[in-house]
Amino acid sequence: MRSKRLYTAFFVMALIGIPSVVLAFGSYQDAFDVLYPKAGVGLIGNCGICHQGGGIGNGGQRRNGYGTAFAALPHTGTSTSLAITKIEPLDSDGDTFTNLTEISGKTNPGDVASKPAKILFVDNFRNDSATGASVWQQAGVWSRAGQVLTSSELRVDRALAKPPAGNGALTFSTGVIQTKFNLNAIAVPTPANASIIFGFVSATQYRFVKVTTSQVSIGQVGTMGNDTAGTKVTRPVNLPLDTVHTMKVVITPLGKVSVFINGARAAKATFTFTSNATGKIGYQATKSKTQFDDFLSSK
Ligand SMILES: [Ca+2]
Ligand SMILES: [Ca+2]
Repeated sequence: MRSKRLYTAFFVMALIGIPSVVLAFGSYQDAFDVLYPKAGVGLIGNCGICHQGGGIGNGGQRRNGYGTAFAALPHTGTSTSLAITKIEPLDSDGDTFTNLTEISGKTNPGDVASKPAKILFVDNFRNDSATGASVWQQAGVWSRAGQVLTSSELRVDRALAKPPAGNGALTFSTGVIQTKFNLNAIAVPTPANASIIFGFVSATQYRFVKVTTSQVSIGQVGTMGNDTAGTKVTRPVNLPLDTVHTMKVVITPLGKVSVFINGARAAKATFTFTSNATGKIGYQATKSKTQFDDFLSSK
């Protein structure tokens, strides 16, 4: 009977001991959260910053690179915050971004698969001879006046950029393309329209996201891979003329294309992706005096 009570006492002590271990690790987490209050939902209160697998109470799990770098320094009591600050310049997970860059960018400094987007190409059209000029390949007539790129309204105007090689940009089959656009009231008689072009092989083979004031569509010109020409999906939108809107096209490695207009998901479709795309991405406007600005592609 007595041995049973002893066993019970040890069992209770063991139970009490577990929270104290979690608390110890919690104090490191608290210091992190106080240092980086803007780190965001993905990092605040996330054991996976320091430990493989993440999850509550996984203090026993193996440390990742960031956790190892932290543990290698004096890190108890008042040293906790100092240790976290000291490892800011390191790239503990080897994904080429420093720990501080990752925390500021809301990605995990201990997870090589979590890293900030790499900007492949950007053009704000503020300088006729800068960034974009040498890489945009144009069809139709475009104007760069007023620090925006404006199509002619008389024909099919297509402006294509080829992000420089590197960062996996050679064939742009996955990544993010963003732009601002303004559907101009001058655009008659064809309904004002603006397109993002991607998966470009030639003028008769490419993919597009096209918006008008009332709809967004995702489709393809010509046959590529297992996809035939035509519009894959059309969804209603309400985009007033003479207003600057934003469009973001996210293309995943599995060929899923998601379109966000003014920050809200507007349409999605799935393509098969072929390896023969040239990597060119850009704009198109069909008989429409459309303005584009702040083009950005990232990976
Ligand atoms: Ca890193
Ligand atoms: Ca990382």
